[in-house]
Amino acid sequence: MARLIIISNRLPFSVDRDGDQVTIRQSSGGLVSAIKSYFESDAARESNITEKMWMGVADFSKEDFEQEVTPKLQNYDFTALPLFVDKALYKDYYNGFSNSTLWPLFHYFPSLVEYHQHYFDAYSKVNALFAETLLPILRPDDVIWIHDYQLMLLPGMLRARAPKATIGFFLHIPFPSYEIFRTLPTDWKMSLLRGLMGADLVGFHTYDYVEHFVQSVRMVLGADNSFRSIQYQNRLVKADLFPIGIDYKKFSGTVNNPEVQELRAEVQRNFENKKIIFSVDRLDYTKGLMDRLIGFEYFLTQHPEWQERVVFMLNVVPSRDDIVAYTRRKRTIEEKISSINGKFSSISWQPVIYRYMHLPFNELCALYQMADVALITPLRDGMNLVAKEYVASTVNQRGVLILSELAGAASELNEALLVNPTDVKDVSNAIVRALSMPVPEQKQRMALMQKRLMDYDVERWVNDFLDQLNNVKTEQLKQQTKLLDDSITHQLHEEYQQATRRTLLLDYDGTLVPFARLPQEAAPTKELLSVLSALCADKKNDVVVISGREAATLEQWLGKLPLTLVAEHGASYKMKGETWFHSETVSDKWKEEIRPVMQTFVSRCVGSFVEEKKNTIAWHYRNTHPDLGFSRSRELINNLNMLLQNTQLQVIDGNKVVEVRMTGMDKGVMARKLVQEMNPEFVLCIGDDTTDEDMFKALGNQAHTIKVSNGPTAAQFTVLSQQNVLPLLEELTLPVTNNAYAGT
Ligand code: GDG
Repeated sequence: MARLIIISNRLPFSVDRDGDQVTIRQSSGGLVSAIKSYFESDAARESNITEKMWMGVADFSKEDFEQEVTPKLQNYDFTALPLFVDKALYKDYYNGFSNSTLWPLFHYFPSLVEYHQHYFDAYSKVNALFAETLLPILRPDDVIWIHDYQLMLLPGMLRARAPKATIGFFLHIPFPSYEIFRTLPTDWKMSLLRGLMGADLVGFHTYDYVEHFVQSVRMVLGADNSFRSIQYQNRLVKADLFPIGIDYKKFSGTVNNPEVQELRAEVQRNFENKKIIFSVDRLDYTKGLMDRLIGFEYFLTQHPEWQERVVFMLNVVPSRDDIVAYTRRKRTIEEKISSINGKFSSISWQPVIYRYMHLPFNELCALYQMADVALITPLRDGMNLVAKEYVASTVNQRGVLILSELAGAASELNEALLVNPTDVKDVSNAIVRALSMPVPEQKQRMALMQKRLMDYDVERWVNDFLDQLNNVKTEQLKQQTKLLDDSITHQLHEEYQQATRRTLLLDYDGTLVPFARLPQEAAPTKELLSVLSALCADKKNDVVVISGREAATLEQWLGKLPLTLVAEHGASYKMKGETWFHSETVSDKWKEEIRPVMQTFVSRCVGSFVEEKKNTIAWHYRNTHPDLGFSRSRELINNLNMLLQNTQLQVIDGNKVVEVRMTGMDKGVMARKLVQEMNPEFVLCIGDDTTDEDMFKALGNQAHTIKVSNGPTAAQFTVLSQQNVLPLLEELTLPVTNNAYAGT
């Protein structure tokens, strides 16, 4: 029986105490109804998740929880795991780091960001408190789903103590571009990213946020990615987009609710012959309330024909009113509203109807339904559910949505009138267009948006996320089963010892030695020379170092050992005890065309350089800015592929190197040829690069193939790092003792 453990900053209910009377109020937030409807769906019934638990900070005492809340929760379909946090600590964690550092920064308000070490320390402490509370009760098959920016360190903290746990994380706010994210102090930004990388799946609302996150991980943690898959500390982590949906039926269904109908009639009576522009948001500087009012004022000034014929119902919901940045804003907004009303009102008309309160749900729906226009213009918003709820609520598909292009929802709701929220003319023009839009066009636009929201509703969203989380676990498992563990090493060792003839095919860079900044700096270490000597000393062995390097370098570094050396992927080779053989090069002329192309890329990418070998020419970008190097390498490959069409040359996309060489000359061809000639009973082939994949494929089951480092490979097994290779080779030369593998 698996449990789904949802973790968010707050529990999904609050407790009111009035003297001896204690009542529980379930929150009506999107996440709560999302999870609720998921559990009522077929998908949940078909999954193996049977229990759900919600963890979050409690706004009630421990005593109330035990005596009052627990018995009342019997009626709910989840168990609660409350966290009791000291008030001062909570303030620094929540009002402090969460809402005065992360929130403004991630919404592109760098000037509002407060940088205080004690805020970050409180944030770490509360995240750790979550981890410590959960870990003792965690079961192996639990599925943990952590929500939002208040808990970005938690996945990493859980992973450290529960390495096999299934952990998903979803960020409800934007993930900013790297240029913004990098302004955080190094220690904080590394901790935040390491924290997130503790999850198996990290979800965002939009494609851009995913891209920003992956880029930050690459730049700050140096972790390589292939699209949205990141290999980090030998684990696969996926980042993906899951644009949150709404409980569509809940909103569309209120049209026939009698109380909502009554409220609609009342609005109708009070605003007869007036068009209604509507908005509702929390009081937050990200929601663009001030710019919206300025835009509305500009509209009234530029279009006096609309005066007396339109009202703007501006609903603001109190939020975070103990943070100065919020209270100050309330004042200025209210001043602006007064000034607009003072300037334009008449005896029978007031342009802005302002309310500062949380509207009851039915009233919210009635207003959605009565609004001719919804004016939703945040300066930044992770998604914005209000926009989606408005679309779902409209009666007979009448109404027009004006939406900020800076809200995540804009990437899904293309049929809205998209505006730049700070561009007053743009906002004003959109209002005019919306107010005069013919009904058939309104319907057409609404129908398309409604279909999309109906298809990907909140239930689908939860389903999709949990499905993907499950898929990542399966993929990780596949990678793990390939990992060369003690028992496979034992088996290899025994086969090695029993064989009378053996061939060992070993790549050089990244396999026998770690990568160096410059190719000439990767000379063999003493340890490597001693391991190779020990292998060569055994008469049963043919040891082959097979590399993309030039013959002269291999000769200089390894020429004294009784090895077979293969240079430039097979273009030159020296069989053990013999002299070098260099295959005929038709001509070197082809390099003249490639060289200038590669040189252009050297000047376009600082730190890159060209290496010319006898049969190949290569552009190295290991020492460049990681992102620039990578993107230039894609361009170069593209250019080269076009240039080399219908030639005998091929482009190799190697490990931080792009190489051009003659076709037909690859390590796979050479490896097969050597194995045929040497005719061994035991073949071991180890490599790390794209070019080594040619060997793995060519040898297939004829050999034991091992890839250094994780990632997709044709090899049978993987070892996690170059540092595992020499100990493995050394071990093969020793006699098999069962004790060495005790515990396998
Ligand atoms: C964060 C991200 C992302 C609002 N006023 C009233 C009321 N509401 C309800 C709405 C809606 C919700 O609150 C607001 O959701 P938003 O998405 O607009 O904004 P945030 O609260 O900032 O949420 C945001 C979201 O997480 C989900 O991932 O979309 O970008 O910032 O559901 O209906 N409900 C009632 N009365 C009100 O006065 N009853």
